[in-house]
Amino acid sequence: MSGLAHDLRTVARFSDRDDQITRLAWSPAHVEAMRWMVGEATALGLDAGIDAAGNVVARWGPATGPALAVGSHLDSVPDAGRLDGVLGVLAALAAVRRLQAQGFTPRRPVWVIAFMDEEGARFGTPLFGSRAFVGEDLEPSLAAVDADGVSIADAMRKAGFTPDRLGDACAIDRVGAYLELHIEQGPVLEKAGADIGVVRAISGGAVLAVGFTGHAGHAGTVPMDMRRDALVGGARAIVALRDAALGGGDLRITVGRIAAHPGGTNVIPGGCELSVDIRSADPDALDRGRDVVGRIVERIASEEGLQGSVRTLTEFAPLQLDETIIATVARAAAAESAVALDVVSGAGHDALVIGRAVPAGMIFVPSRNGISHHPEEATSADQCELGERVLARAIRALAGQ
Ligand code: HGY
Ligand code: MN
Ligand code: MN
Ligand code: MN
Repeated sequence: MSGLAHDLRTVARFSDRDDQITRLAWSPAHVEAMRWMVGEATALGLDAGIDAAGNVVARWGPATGPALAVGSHLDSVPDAGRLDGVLGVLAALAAVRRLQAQGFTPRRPVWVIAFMDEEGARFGTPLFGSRAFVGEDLEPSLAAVDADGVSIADAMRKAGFTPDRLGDACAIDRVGAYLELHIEQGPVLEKAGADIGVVRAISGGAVLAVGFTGHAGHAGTVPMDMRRDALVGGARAIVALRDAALGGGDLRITVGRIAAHPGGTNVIPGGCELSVDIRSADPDALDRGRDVVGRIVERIASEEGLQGSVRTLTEFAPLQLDETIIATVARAAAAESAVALDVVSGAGHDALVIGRAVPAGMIFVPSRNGISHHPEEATSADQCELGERVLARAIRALAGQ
């Protein structure tokens, strides 16, 4: 079994639950996986550590010069697969191993990075580590809480980090380019019979918090026509949002989380919260999506006699990737005689944040049946290895100059 396949099995064992792969940001299992990566990178002779935002940064080659950063993330969604994010981090380590074995020494620093909380699955704050890495002010995000009411700040402190030192993680001024290998998480490559995706652009999106406030009451005594049931508002909004997104155009709307308050089986819900995730590669469609959410919440709130609210938790514009790096990836794929296809990423990635500050590129490998964010997420070992070889060639081309 190759080093990459072995490492993928090892990291899959770091999980918050023993019956599935769940490695939520700042959890003990996630911190364990980060520490394991520091050990692996150190064993390869890299100068590895964890920055103030929980990003694992492992430095190879000269200390000065604009670094080529290569990475992805180790945190996962709940009940995840083994590859989302993890493949990009482990393939970067495997590519360094391969290049070292070929006697290659980089002419510029090469930083292998595992960004903290790319998914945002626990707190609704995706791309947390990469946003800290580029110097964004994350103060507003620190109050976000998870399903158990734990804030990011408390989760950081529990994991041994100091929230008000987040600013120390900003290191983008020492980086000159970024490259990320990732599973496609969709069906396009497999359907086209391609093994490598040359990513040209990444969809943008927003995570919105939608709320309905009605009037809690006794399930046995309040007549149906006198109720102001917040959960009915939420349920109607979920279907209306789905129908609006089905209306055509490049717009995807997902309600991934719903909460009813106070949550008693014999209490009419007085409050309801929905997480609404909107995505598009087209900035105008994203704006349209945000308007649609606002209009649907307003209409349903007035029809149901509720108060409605929409709050933006985080948003990120779509990004065109860098033409020079796209060409480098295409050449690397050709040198491996891979069947390559130009694609646009429907998923968000750390490259969406880093690529706004420095030239960035992405390499995709196929996802079996297009499945991801699910335990059946799969890519063949050969395709993972091919992706890693293409990544190694691209690193050689970008760091050998
Ligand atoms: O949600 C996404 O697009 C990515 O998988 N974090
Ligand atoms: Mn990912
Ligand atoms: Mn993901
Ligand atoms: Mn990513």
